[in-house]
Amino acid sequence: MFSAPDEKRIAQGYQYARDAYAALGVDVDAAMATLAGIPISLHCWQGDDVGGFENLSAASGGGIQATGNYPGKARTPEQLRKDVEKALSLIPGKHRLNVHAMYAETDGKKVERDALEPRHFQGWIDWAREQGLGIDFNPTCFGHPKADDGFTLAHYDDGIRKFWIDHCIACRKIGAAIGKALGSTCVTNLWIPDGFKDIPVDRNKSREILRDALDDVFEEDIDPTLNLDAVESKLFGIGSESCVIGSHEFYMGYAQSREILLTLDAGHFHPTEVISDKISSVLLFLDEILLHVSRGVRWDSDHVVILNDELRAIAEEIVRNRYLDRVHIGLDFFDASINRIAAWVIGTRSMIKALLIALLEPTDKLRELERSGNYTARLALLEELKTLPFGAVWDYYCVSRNVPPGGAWMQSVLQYEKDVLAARG
Ligand code: RNT
Ligand code: ZN
Repeated sequence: MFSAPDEKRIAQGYQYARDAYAALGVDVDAAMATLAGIPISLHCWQGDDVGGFENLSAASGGGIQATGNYPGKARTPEQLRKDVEKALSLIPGKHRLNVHAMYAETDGKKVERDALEPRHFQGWIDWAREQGLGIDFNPTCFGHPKADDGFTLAHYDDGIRKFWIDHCIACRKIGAAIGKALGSTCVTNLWIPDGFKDIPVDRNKSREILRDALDDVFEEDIDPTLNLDAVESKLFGIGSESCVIGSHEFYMGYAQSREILLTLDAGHFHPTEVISDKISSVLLFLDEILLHVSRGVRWDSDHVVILNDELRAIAEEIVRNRYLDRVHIGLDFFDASINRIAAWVIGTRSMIKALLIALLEPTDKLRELERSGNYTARLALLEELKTLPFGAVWDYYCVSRNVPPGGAWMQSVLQYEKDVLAARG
C-alpha cells in the first residue's frame, strides 16, 4: 500500500516534469535548490501531547488540549529526541526544533520556571549540535498551578504576574544562550492563555496590565543575532471563549511599536479568516514574522497540517513576495489519536510540498497577466498549473535528499512503532 515508486519511474517522471515546467519558463533545479535552504521549525510538543517533563499537577493546559491516546508517546527527553530523529530522517532538507520551557532537564530536581537557566537545556543543545539543527524556544505560561485560573502575564495579582514575567525573562536568556551555542539565531515565541471564559467588564485594564508586563519582559536588549522575540495572538481558547487579552489587534500594535516579531498562528482566527492574506500586510510594517502553521477545525486550532488550499496560499505568499528571509516557518499542531511521528512527518512534508509547488509557479507570467488586467488568462493558467506533474519533482527531491519518496516513509514509521514505541507500553 505504501510502496515507493522505483528509481526508473522517478527518473522518467522527473524528466517529464522538468520539460513540462521548462515550457512555462520554470527552472525545476533552481526551485529544488531554493527549497533545500528553507528550514521548518518542528515543534517538539507533537511528540508527547504538549506534556513536558516537569511532572506538575496542574489543572489545565491553558485552553489547549491534545486529544487521543495513541500508544507510544515519548515520556523522557531521550525518547522524545529519538522520535524527532526518526521523523527528521523521513523529511527532506535541514530543519530546526522548537522547544518549550517545560521540556527542561533538571536532573530530577524541582526547578521553578522563573529559575530556569540555559544549563537546563544543555541536553537539547548538545543533541542539536550533533544533529546539525538550530533550536527555537518558548516560555511555557500554561500547564502550571500558577496558571490554573487562566491568567499569567495579565494577572491582577502582582506576585503571580511577577513569577511569569521572570519566567519569560529567563526564557529570553535561554534563547540567547541557545542561539550562541548553536551559532544560529533562536526565535523565542511568547504565547499566553490569558482570557475570560465569560463576558468581562473591563477588557481595557487587563490589556494595560499585559502591555506593561511585556515591557518588563522585553526591557533588556538582547543581541538579535542570538535571540529574536515574537508574540503570538489568539482569538479564543477553551476557557477563554469570551475574551482573549492578547488578541490580534493587541499584538499587532505591540509588535509594531516595540519592533519585535509577530507570530501568526493559522488556527487562531475566525474560521474563514486566513493568515495567508495577512502576511503581505504585516510585513509592510514589521521586519520579520513567525508563522505557526497549523490547521483549525471548528473550535480546535491544532490539527495536523495537510496540503490544502490555505497551506498552499501561505507558501505562495512567502515565495511570490520573496519573504523567505523575513518569515520564520514554525509548525504547531498536536494529535494524540494517530502515530505521533507520522503526524510530524505528514505535517512537515505537507509544508515542504506547499513550498515546492509555490517555487514551481511561473509567477512573473501570472503577474504580467494580472497587471494587464487579463484575469481570464490568470484564472485559466492558475487552474492549469494545478495538474502539472509536481509529484514527480517531489519524489525526485526526496530521493536526492536521501529520504523515502511517495508514501514509502510510512513503512519505516510502522517498523519504528513495532520496534520502539510498542515497548513503551
Ligand atoms: C496555543 C498556541 C501556542 C501553543 C504552543 C504549545 O494556542 O498556538 O503556540 O500551541 O506554544
Ligand atoms: Zn501557536
